[in-house]
Amino acid sequence: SGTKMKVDLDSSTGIAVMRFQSPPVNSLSLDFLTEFAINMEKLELDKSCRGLILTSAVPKIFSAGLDIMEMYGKSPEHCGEFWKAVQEMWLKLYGSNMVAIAAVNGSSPAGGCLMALSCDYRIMAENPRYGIGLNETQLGIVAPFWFKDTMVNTVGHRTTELALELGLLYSTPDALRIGLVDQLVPEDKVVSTAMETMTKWFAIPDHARQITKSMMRKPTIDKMVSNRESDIKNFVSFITRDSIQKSLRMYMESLRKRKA
Ligand code: CO8
Repeated sequence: SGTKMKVDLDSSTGIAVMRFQSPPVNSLSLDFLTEFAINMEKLELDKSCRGLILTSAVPKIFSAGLDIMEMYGKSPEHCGEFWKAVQEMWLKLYGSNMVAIAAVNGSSPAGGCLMALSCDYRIMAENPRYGIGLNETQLGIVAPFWFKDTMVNTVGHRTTELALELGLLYSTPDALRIGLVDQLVPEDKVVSTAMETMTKWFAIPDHARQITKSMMRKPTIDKMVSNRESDIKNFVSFITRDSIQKSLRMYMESLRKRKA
């Protein structure tokens, strides 16, 4: 097994817990995404696994989203390979037959928010310091249509329009209010609440739930699959522009300054 995440499957309960452990911020690097895809394939094929809980072993952070270093100063070939891995992560999670619950025990911007949104249910730690949202425009970049679709499917069109244009990172009460997360619980109860929630979902026959999930999500998935190549091309031509590279550099500098 790899090093970016730890997976524990309890065959007696049918629940797998995947803990991201890629400090400092669980950013979604190519290595991380590759390991994630391999784990998802294994779990999906394992008949003893019915549910998946995603959570973080890094204090205060669920995931900082895409690894900016994979998009900065890299060749078009590398950017294309990276983007394909991001698509794969979403396809595997959004289209999973398992019940996927995000136990969001820390900040979850951009790609981190997308991961949580791709699950069936989100439980977040009640902490005024944590933010969640698709904040791409704040970096001078644009969330692709399937990020947008995933959010629209969760919180509706108008809320998504505001959120994406302004690059809003929601505090935990605001995230609950708009339905970006389903439940807030104390920090130390996030994973146990996810376990309890899972038993409720397990009371529904798998085949009925899976067909229903597919009915809800298939149009969104099909749209992405049929535009996959053009989405990669768009990403590569956008991200390799000088002006966008400059935005990314300024954003990374602002992260460093904020710390100093
Ligand atoms: N990628 C790479 N490195 C990162 C990232 C990241 N996403 N986020 C943080 N880091 C680095 C920091 O630069 C810092 O490095 P160093 O120690 O060398 O200065 C280190 O991780 C620790 O970060 P912080 O000191 O900021 O840690 P804090 O605990 O104070 O804060 C946060 C943690 C809240 C996660 C904060 O780091 C943060 O807000 N990070 C930025 C998150 C973000 O905006 N991510 C967006 C990535 S883009 C994306 O996911 C979707 C792109 C959509 C496609 C675009 C199409 C064109």
